[in-house]
Amino acid sequence: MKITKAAVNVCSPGRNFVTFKLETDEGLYGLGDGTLNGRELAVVSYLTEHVIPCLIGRDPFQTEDIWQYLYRGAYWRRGPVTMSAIGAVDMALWDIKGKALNTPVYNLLGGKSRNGVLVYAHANGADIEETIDAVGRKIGLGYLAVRAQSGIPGLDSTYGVAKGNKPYEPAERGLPSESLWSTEKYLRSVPDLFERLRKQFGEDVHLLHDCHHRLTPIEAARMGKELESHHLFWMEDPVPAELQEGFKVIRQHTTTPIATGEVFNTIWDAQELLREQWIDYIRMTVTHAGGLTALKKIADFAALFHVRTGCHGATDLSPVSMAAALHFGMAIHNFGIQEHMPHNAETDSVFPHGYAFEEGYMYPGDTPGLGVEIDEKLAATYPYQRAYLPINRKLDGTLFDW
Ligand code: CS2
Ligand code: MG
Repeated sequence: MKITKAAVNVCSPGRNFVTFKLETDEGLYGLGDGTLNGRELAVVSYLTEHVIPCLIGRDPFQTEDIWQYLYRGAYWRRGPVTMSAIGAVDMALWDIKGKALNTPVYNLLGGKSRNGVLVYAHANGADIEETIDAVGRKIGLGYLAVRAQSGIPGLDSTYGVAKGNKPYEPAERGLPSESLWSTEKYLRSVPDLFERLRKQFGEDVHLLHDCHHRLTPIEAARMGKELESHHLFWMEDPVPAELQEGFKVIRQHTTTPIATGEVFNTIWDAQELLREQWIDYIRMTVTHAGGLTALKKIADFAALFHVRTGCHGATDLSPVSMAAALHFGMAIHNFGIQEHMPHNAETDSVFPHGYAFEEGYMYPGDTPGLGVEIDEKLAATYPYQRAYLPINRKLDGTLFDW
């Protein structure tokens, strides 16, 4: 079998998605997600200008060789744009492989290791009362794990809290909006939130929280300590992770489990965190980590150090990436949990798929390949729109981490 054609589709059914499509001389095609939130067209150009011409004529079964060709062959390694482009190609190749062998992708990754993929939902509220209600609604929908983010008293808006009645969406059309930040106010409010949540819902539900890289190691250590009695499933991205050693300080002070890695793109971003056992969950996605070929190796390496996966699954990853994550989560042994933010109805109709949610778990379905399609005609009715993630400033105006 040979690759005969490749193209990139950009659409915006509520938010932007970059979808890569590979076609073969045997009439099979594969899809991959290359969406990089807020920097989508950089990946499109990388794929169109630099990658597609090199793929024509290759054997799509050579997932390993093509991965190495794109990674080593470019000379310029790593980085979110490069790795999302490689991720999109790799996903499409596995999709084709599954279709050609007439089997779902999870069978190519080791087969089923479990009955379903445990997922966590998002619950957001402007204040503690609203967040408690939101968590209750997610539990009512059948979720067994819920991430809770609440507005901070004294701050107008903050990460994870939706504006108006719409679901929280991590991108906005137009130029970046700005929010205000106070670490002091944040540190005071989070323990109260989880104390109330445990009182209300008991110990059975898994509760998670995302700090979104906003603390220093010693501040994160304090927060982890104060949350210990509320038994969080994890505290996510406590600090920015360029300095992997920063996690050592947190680890020395608290038993609250730690998750990080949604912005990582290769094993080199995490190897010290893993080797030193400073984290409990690694959150890299199939898209940003360079595809299933790379993520499988990362998960196997993490397994040596008791680290499980908790892949990023926000709405800025398309249904193609979600499907790949579910096949992956079904197959690997050290799976931990998968993030699940449901896409809007427009996105679901552009990307018809076989995966489904039921009673706390998701299932990739048994369609050969990844089990996702793209309706290109419908996609064309939702043209690309420039969008950005917000930025964040301290109360005195200093630019801070978002
Ligand atoms: C996040 C996202 O889902 C998460 O945990 O941190 O909201 C993230 O900020 C966006 O996906 C960025 O694109
Ligand atoms: Mg996060």
